Amino acid sequence: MTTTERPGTDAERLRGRIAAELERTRARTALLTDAVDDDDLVRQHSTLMSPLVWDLAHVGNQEELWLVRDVGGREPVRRDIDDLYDAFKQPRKDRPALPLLPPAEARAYVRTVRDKVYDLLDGIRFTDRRLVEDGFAFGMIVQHEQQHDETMLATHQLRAGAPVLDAPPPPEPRVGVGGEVLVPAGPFTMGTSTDPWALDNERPAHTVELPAYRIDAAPVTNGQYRAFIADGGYDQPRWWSEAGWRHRVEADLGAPLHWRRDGDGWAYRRFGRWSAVRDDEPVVHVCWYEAQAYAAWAGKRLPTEAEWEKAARWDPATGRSRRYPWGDGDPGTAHANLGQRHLWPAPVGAYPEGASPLGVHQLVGDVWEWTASTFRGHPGFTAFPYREYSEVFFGDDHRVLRGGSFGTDRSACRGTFRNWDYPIRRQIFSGFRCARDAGCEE
Ligand code: AVJ
Ligand code: FE
Repeated sequence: MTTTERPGTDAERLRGRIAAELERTRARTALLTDAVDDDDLVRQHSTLMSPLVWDLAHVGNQEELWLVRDVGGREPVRRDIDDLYDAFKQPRKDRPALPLLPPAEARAYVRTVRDKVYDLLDGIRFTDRRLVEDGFAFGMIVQHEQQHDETMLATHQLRAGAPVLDAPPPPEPRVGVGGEVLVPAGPFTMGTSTDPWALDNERPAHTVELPAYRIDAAPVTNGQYRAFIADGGYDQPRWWSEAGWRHRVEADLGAPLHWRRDGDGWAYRRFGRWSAVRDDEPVVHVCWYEAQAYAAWAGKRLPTEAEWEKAARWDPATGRSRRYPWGDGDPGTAHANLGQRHLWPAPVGAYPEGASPLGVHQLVGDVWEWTASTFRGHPGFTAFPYREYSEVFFGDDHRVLRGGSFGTDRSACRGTFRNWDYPIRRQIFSGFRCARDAGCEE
């Protein structure tokens, strides 16, 4: 930052940061794929998911397409496998039957691609094209791999058999958190035009005016969700949307995914281990329809995406929007439960340092939070660098999730980051919190 620095020093620092992020990310991919044997890697554990070996080579193929070929202008490593690892050409349910690279070849392939990337990173000029400005293309590829790592983590959660993943439990509560926070009416800045590695759907920054609303200070917990079940929430169509009720009946939903009755209570399976459901943790593995029904039962609703983001980023003292609830600094271990450091959500109150200025807790990490909103481009959206990352998913089919889960890496999670999925999906690490209009008192 100082003027005495030699030209090139900033670029050197960026190179170092990119290399470190690539390495850190690959270590996680290796952990997830080395944890099981070859049989397990090529098997499909759920028709919703790819075989793990597909994710592995797909990660390498995207890295080859964008960094080796496009950014580096190098010869293809394996042009012949592009179609196999194109997510749009190969539906997930068909992937196990494809002539995929066997585990040893997939590992060799991603290593070859990565070696070429390190080589081209050495000579890169970050000013040549918008694609590489501030290292964007590298950041995009780091995030892509991290997103697939979270997908692979969800595959591990669906996988039957002996447990293979281990991590220390998340921290215990340090403060009591409950009730709602009032967010006053007024404008705030949504999205970003400046965060260098923000993806196209987070851009551009724009002003959104919201009426006053109340939002839960914490995500809905297992204990709260159990009260909904015990009150017959799954048996009363009046709490459900029409489409939600149809799905509830058809899929025979009665509790979050991975739960089963255990005497008078409930148990859940987490990465191959069963234990009694703990009441003070955010509920996870619910679909949008279940979240919506719970909110209606509670006399509330899901927050819109803008409401979620204002609660997470808006600083009443300055009027600015922060990168994260706690400020502009990157997530530390005291801020949020991210990055698979733990294998399940932390109890409510475990991250007081991660609270937003208004006192809303655990917005980032723990569980992805369903919002009421369908997935659309922000005003002024332009697809970059390819339409297939976000734009082809805009419309009424998906709902937006915010905040990241315990399985989301910090590189793939910001106050502006947007995830989306079908309203029936619950194999992802999805939970929610509720909101309501400020005008309506009980
Ligand atoms: C942003 C999580 C919805 O995994 O389907 C991965 C991210 N895009 N490869 C997904 C993604 C291309 C995407 N989500
Ligand atoms: Fe992908």
